[in-house]
Amino acid sequence: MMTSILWLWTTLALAAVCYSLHSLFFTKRERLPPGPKGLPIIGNLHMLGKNPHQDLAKLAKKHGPIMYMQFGFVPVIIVSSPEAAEKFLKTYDQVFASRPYHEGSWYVGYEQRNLSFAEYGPYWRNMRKLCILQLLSSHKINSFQYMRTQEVGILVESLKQAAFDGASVDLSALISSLGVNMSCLMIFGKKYMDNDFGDRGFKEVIQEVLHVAAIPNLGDYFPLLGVLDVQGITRQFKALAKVFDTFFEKIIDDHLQSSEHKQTKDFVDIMMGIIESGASEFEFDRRHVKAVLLDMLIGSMDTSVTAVEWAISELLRHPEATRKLQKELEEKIGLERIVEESDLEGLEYLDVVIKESMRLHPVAPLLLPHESIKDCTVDGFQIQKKSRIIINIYAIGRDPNIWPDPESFIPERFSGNNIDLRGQDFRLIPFGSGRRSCPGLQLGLTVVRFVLAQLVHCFNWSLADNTEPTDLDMSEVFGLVTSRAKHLNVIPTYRLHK
Ligand code: HEM
Ligand SMILES: *[C@@H]1O[C@H](CO)[C@@H](O)[C@H](O)[C@H]1NC(C)=O
Ligand SMILES: *[C@@H]1O[C@H](CO)[C@@H](O)[C@H](O)[C@H]1NC(C)=O
Ligand SMILES: CC(=O)N[C@H]1CO[C@H](CO)[C@@H](O)[C@@H]1O
Repeated sequence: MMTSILWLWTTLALAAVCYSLHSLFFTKRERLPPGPKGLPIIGNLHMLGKNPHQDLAKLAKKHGPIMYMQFGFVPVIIVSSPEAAEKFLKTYDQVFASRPYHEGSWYVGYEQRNLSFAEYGPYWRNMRKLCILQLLSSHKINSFQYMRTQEVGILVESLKQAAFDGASVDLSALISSLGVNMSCLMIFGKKYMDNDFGDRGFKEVIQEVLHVAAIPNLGDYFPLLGVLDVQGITRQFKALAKVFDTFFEKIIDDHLQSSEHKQTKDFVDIMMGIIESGASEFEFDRRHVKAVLLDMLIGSMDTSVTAVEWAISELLRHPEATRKLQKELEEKIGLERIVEESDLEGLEYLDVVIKESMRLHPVAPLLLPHESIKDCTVDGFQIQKKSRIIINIYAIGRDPNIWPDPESFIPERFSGNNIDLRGQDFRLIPFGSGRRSCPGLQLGLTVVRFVLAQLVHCFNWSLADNTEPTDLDMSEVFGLVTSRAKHLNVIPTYRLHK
C-alpha cells in the first residue's frame, strides 16, 4: 500500500514537470470555450463527485453550454444545450463520431473490436451495419415478440400471486431479472442462471462490468498511471475479460454442437451463420462474435428495464397520471384481457408518460463519450483533435429555459406537440442522435412501452412500509446505466377481471 502511494506521488511529481513544460511551449489557451479553472495535472477531475451529470450541470449554469475542462491531460468539452448538442451531433457529426480510448472496453471488449466503444472508421461502420441489419431490424425484433410476451407473462403471474397474498414485492429486483431473462433468450437462446459464471452470478458479473466501466479510470487520463494501475482497475478488467471469454466460448461451442432445429434464431445462431456462409465482406471471426455479444448484452440488459423502473417511480408519485394512463388502456383494451404488443400503437398518453420520464431520468445522462477526430471550430471556439465530448442530456432535460417547471413530472407538456425522442429534436435525445445514436432504439422503446403498459394495466400500485408517494426517495446511482439508488418496494393489487 505504502509503496503504491509513493509511486503515485512520484508519478504525479514527474507528470507535473512534464505538464508545466508542455503548457509552457505548446498550449494556446485562446479561443477555447470558457470553463472552470483547474488544478495543475489533475485539471478539473476533482470537481466530479459521485453524480458527475449533476456536478457538470451545475458548472455549465455558470460557464455556459459549451464548456471546457481538463480531465488529467485530456481536453474535455461539456455540451449542455439543445443548440450546442445539434452542432456536435448533427452539423459536425462526422468530426465527433469517434469514441475515446477506454481501458475497460479494450480488455473486456476484445481490444475495442466492439461497436459501442469502437473508433469511428470502416471497422465500426461494418459492425454497426451488421447489428442493425441482422440483429436489431424490425423483422428480428418481431421474431422475439412471443418470447417477450411469455417472459412478461411470468412476471405478471408472480405479481398476481403477491397481490393475492397482499404481500409487498421488490419491483426493482423483479424487473431487473426480467431484463436479464429477455436479453439472454434473445442473444443466447436460453436463460443463464446464477451459477453459470463459476461460483458467481451472471447478473453480478455483468453489473460489475457496468460499474467498473463507469469509474473514472485515471489510466484513461494519465497514461503513466495506466501502466502502473494504481487503482487496480486494469487487473479487475483483465479478470472480468477472462470470465466473459470463457463464458462466451462455451456458449458458442454449445451452439455449434447443438443440432436442434430452432424456430427463432438467437443472436449467436445468426452470427455463426454469417461466419459459416462466408458472406461477410469484412473480417469477421469468433473474436468479433464475442465482442458483439458483449455489446448486445450490455446494451440491452439494463437499459430498457431501468427506464421502466423510473417511469413506474414517477407514476407512483403521481396518481392522477396513473389513473389517466389506466383509463387510456381500459378504453383501448378493456379489463377482460392483458395488453399485447399489437395494442401499443396509438397509446398517446403512454407515449407522453415515457417521454416525460426519460426527460427527467435519462438512462444514460451523459450519453457515451464522443471524441473528435480532427481540429474543429464550433461557435467560434476551437475544439482540438482528440478532445472528449460529453453531451449532458440530464442538464438539457432540466433546463428551465427550455422546460417550464422543469423539476415537475407533467406528461401533458408533450401532448399536442411533436417533440419526438428519436434524435430529431435536440431538446429530448435519450438515445443520442446522429451516427453514434443508439442502434437498439426500436427494440428498447418496444420493451419499455410493453412492460410499462402491462404493469399499469394489470395492477394498482402502492408503496410498501407506509411510505407516502411524496416521500419516495428518487436518488440516482451514476453508471453507464443510471438507475435508482433505492429499490422500489411496492404492493400490487390486481385489477383485471380474468
Ligand atoms: C431504453 C433503452 C435504451 C436507451 C435509453 C439507450 C440509450 C443509448 C445511448 C444514449 C447511447 C449512446 C449514444 C451516443 O453516444 O451518442 C446508446 C448507444 C448504444 N446502444 Fe442503446 N439504449 C437503449 C437500448 C439499447 C438496446 C436494447 C440495445 C441493443 C440490443 C442497445 C445497443 C446500443 C449500442 C450497441 C450502442 C453503441 C452504438 C455506437 O457506438 O455506434 N441499446 N444507447
Ligand atoms: C427469470 O427466469 C427464471 C427462470 O425461468 C424465473 O425463475 C424468474 O422468475 C424469471 N424472472 C422474472 C422476473 O420473471
Ligand atoms: C385501483 O385504483 C383506482 C383508483 O384509485 C380505484 O378506483 C380502483 O378501485 C382500484 N382497483 C382495485 C382493484 O383496487
Ligand atoms: C477500429 C477500432 O475501433 N478499434 C479497434 C478495433 O479492432 C481493430 C482490429 O482488431 C483494431 O485495430 C482497432 O484499433
